[in-house]
Amino acid sequence: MTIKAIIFDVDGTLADTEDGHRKSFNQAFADEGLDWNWDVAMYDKLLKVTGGKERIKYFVSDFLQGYNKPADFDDFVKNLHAVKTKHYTTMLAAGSIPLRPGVKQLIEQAHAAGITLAIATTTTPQNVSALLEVALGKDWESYFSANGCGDIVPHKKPAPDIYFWVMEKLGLTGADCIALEDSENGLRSSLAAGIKTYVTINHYTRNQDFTGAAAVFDDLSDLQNFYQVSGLPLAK
Ligand code: XBP
Ligand code: MG
Repeated sequence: MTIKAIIFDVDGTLADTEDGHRKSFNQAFADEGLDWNWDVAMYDKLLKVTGGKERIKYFVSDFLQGYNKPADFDDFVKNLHAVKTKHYTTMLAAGSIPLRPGVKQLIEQAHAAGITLAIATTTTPQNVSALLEVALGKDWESYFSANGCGDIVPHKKPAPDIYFWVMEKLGLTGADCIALEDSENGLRSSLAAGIKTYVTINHYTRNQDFTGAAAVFDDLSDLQNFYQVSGLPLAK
């Protein structure tokens, strides 16, 4: 199998972002006068649902007792999520969340070797730009041939929609690609799209079920090992 493309998940994979998301949600709740506060244990449970808006609705439906939803609940959630995104992109623009070990080198080395790169994430587009503008510079988009994020597909991970959307853009099939993910939801999504998937775990996902992953790594700090295991033609 000649690997023509690497498709990257964002949150938890490119960078360890979920605690930044969690704190941004809490700042939005405070701004909006809500006495909600997601600690790490609660957020760990809520990460079962991908997508910030969907996660808020999951919290309201499954974890809040006696809360009277406002009449325009959808608009309420959209506004709350927009406030959260403002806090989160401000945090990223300040350079608070770096790329994970080995990620920048992988992106640069693979791109220089002519391997197609793409993004497949459930996070909001502004979050991707804010993270990568700091990490890769103003022309970060030039590294990626497709950038699939947020609400562009009807069903978020673990549905395969976002990976199918990206491969459609690339004109490639699952056999041409490998995916890099961090979570069970992400792995389910990429495997359902027929893509060989490598996992790098983090403190939120380390105990999840990665059955079907081609390999699971703590991180990509040993890139040569990753190149050997994945068969990427980038080893020294
Ligand atoms: C992770 C997600 C996102 C983030 C929050 O995305 O599920 O929802 O947790 O970001 P991925 P938003 O691992 O696919 O990159 O609030 O913008 O959704
Ligand atoms: Mg992820």
